[in-house]
Amino acid sequence: MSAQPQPRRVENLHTDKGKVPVYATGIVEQPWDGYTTEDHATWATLFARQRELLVGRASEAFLHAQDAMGMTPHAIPKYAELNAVLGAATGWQLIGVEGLLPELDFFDHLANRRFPVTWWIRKPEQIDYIEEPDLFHDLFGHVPLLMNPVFADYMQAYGRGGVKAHAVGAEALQNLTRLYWYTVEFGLIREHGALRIYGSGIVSSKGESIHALESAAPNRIGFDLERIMRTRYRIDTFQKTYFVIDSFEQLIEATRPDFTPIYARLAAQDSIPAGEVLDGDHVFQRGSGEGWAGDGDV
Ligand code: HBI
Ligand code: FE
Repeated sequence: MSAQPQPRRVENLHTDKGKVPVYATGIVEQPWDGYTTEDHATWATLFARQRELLVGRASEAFLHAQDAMGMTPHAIPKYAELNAVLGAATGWQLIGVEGLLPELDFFDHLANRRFPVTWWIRKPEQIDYIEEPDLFHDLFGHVPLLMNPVFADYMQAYGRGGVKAHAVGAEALQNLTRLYWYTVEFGLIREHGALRIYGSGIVSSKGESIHALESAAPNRIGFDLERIMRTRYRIDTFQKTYFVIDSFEQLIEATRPDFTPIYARLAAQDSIPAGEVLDGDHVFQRGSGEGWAGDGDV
């Protein structure tokens, strides 16, 4: 099996921001010619399996956007080709990265409509689960909804909010990370009266695509910004609670106000355990809690 393609690192790429060149680190060119047939086969298997699972489970906005981008199982998409379509639709661009970025770098990219996509794809033995985000999680899971103008605006607003929160401090960052987690990564949306998936962490996972909508174990609760920003979450298991939005407009409206007073209010309140249901919650399902791990909420 040939060695993993070694991407050419694009060091010191200038990105002008207010005339002060900002060096973006960790950006790599997608080594598309270096992908092996095994890499393309992994993409094909994951793509076909998820698309079959997601009919009737994923939001129509997600499925339509993925089709509009021209994503198919036949080969790992070329970022440059997707950028032509995405740029025309909402001004977003994909950049190749090694993997998870320091938070401020990540936020700065989002604030400038650049979405970082990991350049490598998981190995066949990792087909059902991989700890960190690989190309499939990012490209199949996160990128399609950047075609949706309202969601695209939300993602940029999130990035701008992240840059500000980084200056406010660790607690504000934690509040904001929870918002990302329960919307962008693990969010559900009501569509034609039914619950559908739009969160990337769910759509890119075979098990969670089923669990999030059909299991009796998790809570499913209506979106409430400050309630979400107080709620701890799970890294290593399915979520104990999924939050449901009515529309992407609801997300962008929720992030319009300045968060400074919100951070101040939240600082005076306790965090909420991942599996708890509060009296004021709009409860779609109160979970049975079956199979929940006792500790490990972050
Ligand atoms: N970096 N490449 C990459 N992709 C992410 O999704 C990502 C990240 N760094 C930080 C991060 N996500 C989370 O902490 C967000 O909640 C900010
Ligand atoms: Fe992600």
